[in-house]
Amino acid sequence: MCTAAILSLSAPSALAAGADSAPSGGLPSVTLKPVATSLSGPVHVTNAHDGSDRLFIVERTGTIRIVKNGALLPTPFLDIHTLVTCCDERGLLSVAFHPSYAANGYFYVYYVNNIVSPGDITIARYSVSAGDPDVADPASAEILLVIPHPTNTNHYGGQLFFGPMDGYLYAGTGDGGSGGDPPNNAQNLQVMLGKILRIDVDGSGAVPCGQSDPAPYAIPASNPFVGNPNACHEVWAYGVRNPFRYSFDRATSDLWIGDVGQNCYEEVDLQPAASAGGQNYGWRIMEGLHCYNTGGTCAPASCSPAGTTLPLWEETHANGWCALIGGYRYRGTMIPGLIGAYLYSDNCLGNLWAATDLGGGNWSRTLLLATPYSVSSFGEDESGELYVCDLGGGVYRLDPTSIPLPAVGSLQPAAVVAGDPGFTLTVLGSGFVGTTVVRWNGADRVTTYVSDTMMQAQIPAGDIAAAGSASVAVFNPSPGGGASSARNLDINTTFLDVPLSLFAYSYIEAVFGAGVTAGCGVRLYCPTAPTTRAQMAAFLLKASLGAGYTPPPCSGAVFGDVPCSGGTFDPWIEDLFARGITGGCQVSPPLYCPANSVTRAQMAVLLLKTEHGSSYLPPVCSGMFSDVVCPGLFSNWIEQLAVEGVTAGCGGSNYCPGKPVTRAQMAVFITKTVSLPLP
Ligand SMILES: [Ca+2]
Repeated sequence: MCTAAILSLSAPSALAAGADSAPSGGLPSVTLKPVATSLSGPVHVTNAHDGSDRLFIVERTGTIRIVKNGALLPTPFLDIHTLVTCCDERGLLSVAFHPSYAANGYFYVYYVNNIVSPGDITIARYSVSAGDPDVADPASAEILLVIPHPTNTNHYGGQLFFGPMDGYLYAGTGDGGSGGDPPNNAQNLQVMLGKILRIDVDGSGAVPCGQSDPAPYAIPASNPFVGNPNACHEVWAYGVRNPFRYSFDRATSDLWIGDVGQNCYEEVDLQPAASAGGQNYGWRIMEGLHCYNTGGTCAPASCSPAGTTLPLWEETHANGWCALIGGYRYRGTMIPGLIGAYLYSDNCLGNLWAATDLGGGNWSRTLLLATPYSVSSFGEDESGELYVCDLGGGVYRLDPTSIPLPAVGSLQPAAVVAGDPGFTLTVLGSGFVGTTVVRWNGADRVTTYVSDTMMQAQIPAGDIAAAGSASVAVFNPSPGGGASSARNLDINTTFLDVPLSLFAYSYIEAVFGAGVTAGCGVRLYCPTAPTTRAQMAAFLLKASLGAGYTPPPCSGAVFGDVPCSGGTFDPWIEDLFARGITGGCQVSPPLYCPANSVTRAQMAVLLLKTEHGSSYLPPVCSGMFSDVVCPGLFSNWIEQLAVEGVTAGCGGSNYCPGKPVTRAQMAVFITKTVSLPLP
């Protein structure tokens, strides 16, 4: 009937997936590094918080092994296999070290004993030996509590954990087994099955619930059912089916319970650190978020869930889940991108899942890593790094995979204007991981992972207060990782396409400042675009007559291709003609060719006539430029422009008379010709 038998020995159905690809959701890519192999059914791993950095691994057959300085010690820390009934769901199931273990040497074990059949739950205290910190004293046993678990061989619970705030020992018991909890133990406060129990191991004299002899523990006075004659006073919370693995968050002290479901739903329960206990987690009224169908099917059922505490979420057997293995919120340092995520698994599927807090009680669950293992437990070392037990014989540490060295391909935007508000910078490149950060002039900026080829960073206004350029790089943490090559982002004065490094920068600022041009579009100057003859007409007149100058109305009768039918530059073209500065590009019929680019040769004539008047004639040429025929149509003008210091040619003793004048070059020519002030 019970198909959710946790810790079955059946082969897991999951296949190992590559650990090299990052999981979705911005979580980092992780891998499992073996720390011990050839173990006998490891079901628990923990530490003694005594500063020794040792790992203690529980083998369900009845031994506790130590991994010390990276090596599995051959001699068990404790061997009580002669006291233990094993296996399937039975065996030595966990160990917890006293909060003052370093001083008193006490530790506590939870096992299924072989005194009766099929085995009762036993919680016992042991001591480390006097002479060897790696070996316990098997003769030191003191039984704290035996909880009858008759009839069935399943649902033993098995987790011991000391509360980080209260120092009390918590024990999670199963509901007594079979399927569907036939005696309704979990809802019965008068039995200790199907409960989270809490006892004070530093006190003594409590009479265990339903028993007659005092035991070496005390009932904490703040336990929720103290004083209730119809409840076991050991009960801290109830309504759990098989809370095989739970943990306290070392950062918040919240209690996270993985409760194994019946035939349909697995669940994760959260008890906040501030809780006074007493929660009813629902079983067998509820299975997960659903009313439990006592018929054993997943068909909808009705019930009265009032007073029960629902899980944070459930996992369904429809997706292959069979026995949820509760884990931990990651609080280590090796995988920064995983900090705060709750890790858990399933004994049949072997997948490692990470749940991240979305706020408001909502959690986003992401498949972190598929493993081939029969996951039986998680555990923490002293530093908070996480370990995974494989019932097949291994214990593994969760490690980051080697992180790639990232590269920056491009930035969006590629430039900004100084004094603008803060903005979102999109970085395109490769090798980005969830923990990648964008660095602006070497300083980390708030970064959001979008994909392995895209990051976004928030750049505050203070970063772009002054014009110049910023060095943008991305950084991945170790192992691997490192900083990418940097790419510059221009912080410009006026135009997004005119960086301070552009040769014509100050001249473009000069023509802009003098009102000669406002640019080619919103915050753009188009420095590499050719200057058209139409634009040139306005530039020349504004530069020489002032930004406030307005040309007279145009007639349309001057040039065949300047119709004066609304063209912005038409009045300027006719004005330029009227002033004798241009005769157009063709005499008969008269044309101006407004869309043509101004050539460097034409520029020489236009500039000098604008400067000196329409009747000006330059001196006779001397053959200054090797590509300008002297005497020739333009040679006198070109050489005079050079003589006046406006141009030195286009390089290599050439002038390039036929080349178009770019808008950047035009700014230089005009500024020098009419002596506009430079910024
Ligand atoms: Ca529940």
